[in-house]
Amino acid sequence: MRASRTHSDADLRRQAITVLRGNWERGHTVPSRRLYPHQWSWDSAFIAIGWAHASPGRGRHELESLLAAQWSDGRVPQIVFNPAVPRDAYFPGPDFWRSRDVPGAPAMETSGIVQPPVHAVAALEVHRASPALGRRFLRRVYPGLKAQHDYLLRERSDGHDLAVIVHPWESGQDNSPAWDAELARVSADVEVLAGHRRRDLDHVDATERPTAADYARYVAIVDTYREHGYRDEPGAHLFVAVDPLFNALLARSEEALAEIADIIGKPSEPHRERAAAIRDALLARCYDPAAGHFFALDRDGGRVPEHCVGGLVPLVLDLPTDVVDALVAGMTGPRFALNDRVPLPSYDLTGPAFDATRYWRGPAWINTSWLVLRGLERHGRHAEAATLRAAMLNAVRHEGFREYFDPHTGAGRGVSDFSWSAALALDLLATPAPTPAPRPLTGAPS
Ligand code: 9WN
Repeated sequence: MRASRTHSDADLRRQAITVLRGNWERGHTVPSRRLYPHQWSWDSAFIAIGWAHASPGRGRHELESLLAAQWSDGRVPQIVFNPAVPRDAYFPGPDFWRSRDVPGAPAMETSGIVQPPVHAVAALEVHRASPALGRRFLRRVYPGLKAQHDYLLRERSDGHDLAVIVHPWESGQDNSPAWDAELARVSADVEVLAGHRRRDLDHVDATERPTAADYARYVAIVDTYREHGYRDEPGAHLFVAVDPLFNALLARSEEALAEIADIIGKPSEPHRERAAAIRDALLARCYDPAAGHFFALDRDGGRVPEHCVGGLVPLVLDLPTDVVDALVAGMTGPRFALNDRVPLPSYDLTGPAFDATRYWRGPAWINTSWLVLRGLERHGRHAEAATLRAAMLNAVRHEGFREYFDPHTGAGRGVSDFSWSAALALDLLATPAPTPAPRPLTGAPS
């Protein structure tokens, strides 16, 4: 890390707001002007949490513009395409997804898959930042947020209270080693990429991005889903997996929906029950007590024995103390090596598929560390939370609001001026670190 570019908290706050303003695009914020020039689903949730501290009105717009692109079945799309941006600026673009051909898709063009549902959490945070504006915002977004969860629990049920993902992109952790085995079952020749141009490689080094073989499979999975009109019916899915991060956020968002329902006078108990059922299923199916970690499941319900940062994210939920202790032990041990310089790696530093450079196979991302941090706080693990907070702020202070960071050196990687890195830094700066519980002074006079 370069030590020369250190900034005070006030400087950092100003710079984070400058990044968000620069990426604001009438009603939504692009994750990156260059690499991601449209609206992305879970990015918008994290970005709204940042806007809550700088411009709550924009935070509300961010979430409402996303929900305006909701499909009639309730799915909130991974990408909402901006019609003002050239159609081939991002691959796969609107001509690949062809949402307009699908009954029930919105007027604006979107992709046909989803991303982790953290939006109800964001809506509650935006509301809390400006409660004086009353409950109108929550009343407006509640039906869409409820329909989003209903879709996942109805159409994507694994039959055991968890929701499946049907594309690695739906996890938000696209090329995580957790998906390797399931992805290997998809037969796709790189020839399927022949008619397409990957625009990501115009902006970021190929060593940081998913491989051509991965992209061929990503395309093949969508081709089949699209042929089925994006209906979740037999034969539509070449890829099926259960992601602990996705489900932990669904449960956490159900808790947030319960709070929203209370505020606007709707029944909240069904949301609390759903949150508890998902949490219990995560514990029963994804948690391995011997490993002290939550694992992804393959399509047959088998645990995928790869330690990924998403397996720490269930900390955002109420968990038994022994589970919390085991997760914290795993986080501070050699696999995730919690420290105050670099945020948590996306994947086991000692794992067979570890790659310090390639995207979700090692690099440290701000959003996953932010989720784990909120989990540590929920469980009163203030010392570890303070360490993780210091690491996140250290990374952005020295390297800027990069997309991800080398998990060993902290060197910035991916694009610069990445929106959720700025937004979540703003959230950290707005919420001071809690004072650690007093500890006895060794050797102090009695
Ligand atoms: C595909 C926008 C998105 C994030 C994902 C991240 C990356 C896209 C890509 O960028 O994915 O959705 O082209 O690689 O993996 O988490 O939402 O920032």
